Amino acid sequence: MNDDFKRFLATYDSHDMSRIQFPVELKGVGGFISAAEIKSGGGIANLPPWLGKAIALVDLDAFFASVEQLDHPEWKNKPVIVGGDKTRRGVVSTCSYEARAFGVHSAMPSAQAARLCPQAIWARGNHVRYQEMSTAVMMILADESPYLEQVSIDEAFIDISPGRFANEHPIVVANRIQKKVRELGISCSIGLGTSKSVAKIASDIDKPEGLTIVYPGCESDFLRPLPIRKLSGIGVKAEKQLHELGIRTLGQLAQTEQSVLVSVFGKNTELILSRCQGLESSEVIDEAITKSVSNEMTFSVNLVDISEIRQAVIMLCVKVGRRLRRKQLRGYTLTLKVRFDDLSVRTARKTLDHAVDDEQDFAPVICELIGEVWQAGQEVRLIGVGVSSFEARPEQLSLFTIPEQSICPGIESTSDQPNKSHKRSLVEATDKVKNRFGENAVRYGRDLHFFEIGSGTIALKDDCPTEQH
Ligand code: TTP
Ligand code: MG
Ligand code: MG
Repeated sequence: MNDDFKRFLATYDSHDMSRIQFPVELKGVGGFISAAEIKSGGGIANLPPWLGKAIALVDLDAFFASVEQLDHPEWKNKPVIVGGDKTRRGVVSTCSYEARAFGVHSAMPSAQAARLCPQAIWARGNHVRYQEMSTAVMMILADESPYLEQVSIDEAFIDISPGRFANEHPIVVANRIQKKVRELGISCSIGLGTSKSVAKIASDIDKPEGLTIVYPGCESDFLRPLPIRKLSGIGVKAEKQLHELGIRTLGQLAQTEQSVLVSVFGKNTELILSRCQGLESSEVIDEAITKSVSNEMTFSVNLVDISEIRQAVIMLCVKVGRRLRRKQLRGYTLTLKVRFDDLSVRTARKTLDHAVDDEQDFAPVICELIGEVWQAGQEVRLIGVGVSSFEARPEQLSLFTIPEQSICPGIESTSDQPNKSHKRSLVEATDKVKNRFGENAVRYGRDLHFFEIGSGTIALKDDCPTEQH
């Protein structure tokens, strides 16, 4: 172990970093860092700098089963199997780590799982609830970076490259994500690397609640010994063909002539080669597929009063505006959705002649739509607000301009705001405070009431327009 490496270990933080794994040695630092060595260190500030892209793959641990254990505390630390029924045919959807110790796994026939683990608790599954938890996790990720690509109900890539959006060390961001997910009552594992394929493989190396880091420059050392099947894009069929060619590891694959691989991968040969060489350059895409940004809130006490309904609409507009600006999107179409006590839904929509991302501009218009969907006397159970039809190339926003004078920002007070640029600086200053100190750092009086009677706002998945719900 060289001196640089010893110094590095000596400055490690033992509190936050205890679950970190570095599967390969750090280039230029030397030596293999084990979890035990990290635990004996201290000092997060002295992490070696992260140079280049940082992509994390966040995957929830035993997702459906963990939600069941959260909702049934008496099932904690017990083998829980979700999906199917031990007396019927069917397959296991997933199971808790306690059940995995008995050999049970996803897609196993239920009867076999019941034989392996007779004492297991069986849950039928509650997809509405899983979706709700998934949305809550995606919101945590969206708070860290707008470059977010959800790939399944429990999994997303997030680009946390220093300087792209986030400015902290990616390991610090990844740690915070794990902490926030833990606060929801479930856990996630994260793989962090310079490409999607490396992040994906790393995320699976240490589960549950592992954080596996492949530092820039360490990609080929990390990938070389791994079996080919670990790589995204290599399934059973390709694995068999490669085995016939004598190729078993990613290191061997990376050394193989492109012409030899064309028979196996066809037009994807170059992509697969770049992946196994640790050079994949695919971006985390989100904006490309975003069709609308919308938030909604369900109330435990129905709203009946117009001023209360207006306040709720404004509060949701603030949330939507903030998300639009984070994604650097501006939209032309505004949507208001209301669900009544009898569960019927009404939607109103208005398309503007200019694209907007500032709630100070679009909240008054959405408030005007209330009269189109609601009549005095109707009890409102849910309100949703959305912005869609995005302009092709949104103007690059100068985020985080600090206003010259500090005044209390609020939608209702637009009349005493002197000019457009000043209004803009207010909203940007508020964004800045929220980025730094969290979503609750700036709350208006009107919001507090809804925090008591509302479900908490749900940010709808951005590619499903409000009206579909
Ligand atoms: P996974 O992330 O593959 O698995 P997991 O979260 O249950 O466990 P792990 O800790 O290994 O990540 O899948 C996410 C959810 O998708 C899972 O909880 C249930 C569902 N699922 C199925 O319904 N059938 C399947 O075959 C698989 C693999 C998953
Ligand atoms: Mg998972
Ligand atoms: Mg998954």
